[in-house]
Amino acid sequence: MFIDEVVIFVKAGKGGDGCVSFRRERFVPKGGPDGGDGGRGGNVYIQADSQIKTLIEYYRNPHRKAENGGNGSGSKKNGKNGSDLWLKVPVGTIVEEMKDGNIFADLFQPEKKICVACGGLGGKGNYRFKSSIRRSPRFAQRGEPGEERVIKLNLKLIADAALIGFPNAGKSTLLSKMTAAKPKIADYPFTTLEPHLGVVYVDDENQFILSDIPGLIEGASSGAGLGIRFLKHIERTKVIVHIIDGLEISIDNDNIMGNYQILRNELNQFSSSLEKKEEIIVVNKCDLPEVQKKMEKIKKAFLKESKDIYFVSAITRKGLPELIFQIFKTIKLVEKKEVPVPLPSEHKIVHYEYKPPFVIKKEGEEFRIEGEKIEKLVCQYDLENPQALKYFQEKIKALGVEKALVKQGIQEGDIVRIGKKEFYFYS
Ligand SMILES: Nc1nc2c(ncn2[C@@H]2O[C@H](COP(=O)(O)OP(=O)(O)OP(=O)(O)O)[C@@H](O)[C@H]2O)c(=O)[nH]1
Ligand SMILES: [Mg+2]
Repeated sequence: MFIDEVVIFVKAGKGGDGCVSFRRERFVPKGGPDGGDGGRGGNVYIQADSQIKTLIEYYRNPHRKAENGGNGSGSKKNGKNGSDLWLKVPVGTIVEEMKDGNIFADLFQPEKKICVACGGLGGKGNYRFKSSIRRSPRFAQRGEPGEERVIKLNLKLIADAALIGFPNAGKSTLLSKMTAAKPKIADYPFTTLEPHLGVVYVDDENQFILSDIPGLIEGASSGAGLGIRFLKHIERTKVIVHIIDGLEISIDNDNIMGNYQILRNELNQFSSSLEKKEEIIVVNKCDLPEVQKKMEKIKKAFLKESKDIYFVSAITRKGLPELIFQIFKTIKLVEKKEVPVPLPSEHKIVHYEYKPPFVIKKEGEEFRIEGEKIEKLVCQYDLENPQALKYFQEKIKALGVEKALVKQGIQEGDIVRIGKKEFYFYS
């Protein structure tokens, strides 16, 4: 199954907890604190890999989690860092954040990668809290939680040129003759149900990527046939190669270009970017005498509209070398004209903005303190532990929380909430 859009849930590893431990050795009285730090939680990366063709793996298993960091232990032993999780996706996958639709990265080259969720830092062990006034700290820091995100993976294939046309026109046959790809070929419409890619070797030094898009029919833009589900894969190609089945062209009326125009309308309705793309028009199956008989008239009709066309036979390969060269020439032409668009960098873009360490909000008779730093502090310590609580109180006092609360008119015994915790205020 070809899956080109999927929503996944990623979670980075939690940092390991710091350890509370004291050195105990024979003949060493009063060994000091020696609890080690927790290890870092694993990050989650998404990386483009040319061996991967679809996003099916993520459709089947959308929840992905990196390893947690190990807890610290005695003798100042630090916990093991959690292993990073590498999610391999096809080249051309666009990584978006579901929440606000921000594009994290366009993984348009093999090996390109992005970190989508950072692992939590490990907590500090108790020996880190030793000071002249706190000789034997009986508390340590907890590890930070790992980042969690809902991410949309949107695959838009990257091919230089795409073969489009009605079902049965011979697109897959052409792809199989021009490249080493082996798409299914058969004498019935909609044989191809998903896009295929192949590499066309022009000469020793030059090559381009060609894709075969499932057949389109009239009304595709409003859902007929396989609809326009696959048209997004043409958006990034430089050249459209429009294949017309020579057998299907009727020359008895004035409507020689009829089928060609029907498909053009479908493309134009999908997006204006397709309307502007360079196009090469190809009439296929020219090995058949009934097609050969019509060639002159077809050529005239298209020339009248100033459109050049190529006559080929995918089966006998007649006209294919010229077609390959023409596609290559047109790709090069487009590349020259293209203005390079700056793409999001492969590393997460971090925007720094000033955030106060905390803000105080009054909720009726109670006070709520909000702020990333202060909420993190609450989670990092076991506040049931008197020593840890004292340490926490010193920290928030240093941040200026107490002064700010007094300024807001707090009274002894009033309730203060930080995150999920509740405290009574006593100065
Ligand atoms: N005589 C002749 N038959 C051809 C030629 N190219 C393709 N065919 C035949 O046309 C039929 C359809 O070919 P496909 O390559 O499967 O066509 P397609 O455009 O990929 O069709 P869909 O995948 O259904 O959209 C097959 O029976 C081919 O053998 C050609 O150059 N000459
Ligand atoms: Mg096909």
